Amino acid sequence: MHRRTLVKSAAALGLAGGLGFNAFAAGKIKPGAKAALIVVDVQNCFLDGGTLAVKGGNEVIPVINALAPAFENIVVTQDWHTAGHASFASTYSGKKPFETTKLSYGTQVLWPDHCVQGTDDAALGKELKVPTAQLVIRKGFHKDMDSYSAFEEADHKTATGLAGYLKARGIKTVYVTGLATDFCVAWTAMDARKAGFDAYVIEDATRGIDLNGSLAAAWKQMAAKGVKRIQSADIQAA
Ligand code: VGL
Ligand code: ZN
Repeated sequence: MHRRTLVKSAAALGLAGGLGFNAFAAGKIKPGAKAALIVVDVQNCFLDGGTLAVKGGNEVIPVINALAPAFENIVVTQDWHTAGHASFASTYSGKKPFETTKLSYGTQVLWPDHCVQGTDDAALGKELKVPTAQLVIRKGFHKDMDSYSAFEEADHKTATGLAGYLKARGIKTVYVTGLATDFCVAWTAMDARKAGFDAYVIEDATRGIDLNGSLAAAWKQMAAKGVKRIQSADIQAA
């Protein structure tokens, strides 16, 4: 083979400069009209100083802000609980945050009071910049039931309406980002699969809570459901 040909094929394989294939535009994902970015729960409650702060949670904000211009469709979610919500440890006597209890729909992790409707704690992070987002969907607003997923509540029956919205808009693929990887992001991505969408989680645009190994478990469960794990560099910038 001539040297010129060798150089050319090395470039085609993305070997030049030691860069991975995905650093080359040809290998990148271009989200089109049928794709939506879902920004899960980037709210003060889950950011530094919030009532249920996720370690490194603030680090997802610049990543999401940079991804947003590449998407024609963006949905933002907010965890939006009543005071005295069934997912709050303070609702039960003798229960502490991060313990569990049994509710009608199964085991519920009990959390510190967080994301109470209308509070500053429940507001979207001030530095989050997704001005083109078309829908804000709130979840977890039924007092007796939690909703990690943006698609359905914890009884796995009550719909939020998101699947219908996305289908009516012709969306086929969702890219999930935000907080927390092992709870609301994972449940949203898995329920997207259940509702018939292709689903990707953009890992560096998420951070996890990792309660008793929940982060590794969530990645395993997501893989089993056909959720694909990618990085923000895999998306073609706008
Ligand atoms: C979440 C715990 C409780 C989340 C919401 O957004 O991942 N986690 N409520
Ligand atoms: Zn919550």
